[in-house]
Amino acid sequence: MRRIEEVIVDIAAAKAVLAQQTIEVPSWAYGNSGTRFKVFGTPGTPRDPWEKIADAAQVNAVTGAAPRVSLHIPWDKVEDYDALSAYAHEQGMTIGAINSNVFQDDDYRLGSLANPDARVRAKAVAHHLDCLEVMRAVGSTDLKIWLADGTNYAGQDSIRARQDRVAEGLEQIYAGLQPGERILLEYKFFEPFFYTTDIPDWGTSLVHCMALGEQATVVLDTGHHAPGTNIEFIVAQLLRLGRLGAFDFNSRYYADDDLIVGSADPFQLFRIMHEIVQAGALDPALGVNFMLDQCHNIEAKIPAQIRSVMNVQEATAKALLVDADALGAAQQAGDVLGAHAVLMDAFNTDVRPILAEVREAKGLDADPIKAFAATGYAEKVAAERVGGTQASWGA
Ligand code: PSV
Ligand code: MN
Ligand code: MN
Repeated sequence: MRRIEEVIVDIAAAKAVLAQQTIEVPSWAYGNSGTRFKVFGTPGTPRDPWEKIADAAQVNAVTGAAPRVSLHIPWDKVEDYDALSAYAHEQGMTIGAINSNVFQDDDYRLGSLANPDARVRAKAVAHHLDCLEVMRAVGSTDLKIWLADGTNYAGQDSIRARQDRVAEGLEQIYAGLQPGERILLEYKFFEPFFYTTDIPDWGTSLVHCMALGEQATVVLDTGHHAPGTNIEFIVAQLLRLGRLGAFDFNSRYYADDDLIVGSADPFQLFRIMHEIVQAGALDPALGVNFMLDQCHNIEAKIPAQIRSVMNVQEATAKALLVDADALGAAQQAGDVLGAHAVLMDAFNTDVRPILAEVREAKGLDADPIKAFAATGYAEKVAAERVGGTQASWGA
């Protein structure tokens, strides 16, 4: 492992960028989750959106890098969104992307925007327009759309007609946007349907975004690709076209596993962040929102989110330590192994000391996991949150 003292690039500049970086956390990461086999409950699990926000604020308090929390509607439905937003502010947080949900109602058995029944399609559009209202009430500008739409059997429905219906529904939602607001359109290659998926890949998402207009961008969920897919290629292409709106970060081994980002393949996360750094896309002006989309089935949720934020920071730090001049020179000279070595030198650098310094410069503990444990928050909420129904993924 290369020591930080051996790095040639400007470490002070890298630290300045790292000090500014923010990662958005998902409200649903703090609820219970599991598989169809078992959902394990944990003492202290939030029972409502307020408690989820309070937990999210703990992640921000010790990392100083997670000041936004995404909501999922209706999982996070409340009577008074102004009050929820004000509560988030009191906790040092703002509300980030609003995620629509058109996959848990019986009406959506055959799809939402792609459904053959015009009544169901209208209901799905109306839900998205409602989400735009929630977005405005909480001071957010991003509506994130993931459609679970698809079919299970050849001939079940017309592949082409479904695309036309999706395009039409998206147009109606897009027409509801005000200036400065965005649609983030997510793709996923399969599940819950297995024969066709209506937005299965970045190309299909991009085609719809291009047809809609500049306020529509693609969300890249790292868990939503077939094994072996070169995700950094997709990142590079979407950045090139100015259409990478956001990441949903997580890790996968087999499918949409939603494990801690950077846990399965930290090198892939580094390669993704290398494309981001090369494109200057850590600059918020480029509009890429770095979000987590994860669930914690067996591990403690708040520490798992803290670890996730740290993993993104470490991958980013390594990407910032790539010697761009040396890399460019080696690439230009056709020095295949030399270029590869420049990248590997950065990846194989222990960046934890500089991240510790970035945290300490903000008055934070160098070790966020230890700092959270020392607050006693986990024990406190476990004692306080008795009764009621614990939040869980899907409710
Ligand atoms: C779908 O698998 C997805 O990635 C979408 O972003 C959903 O909104 C999210 O998971 C819910 O966990
Ligand atoms: Mn996602
Ligand atoms: Mn997913």
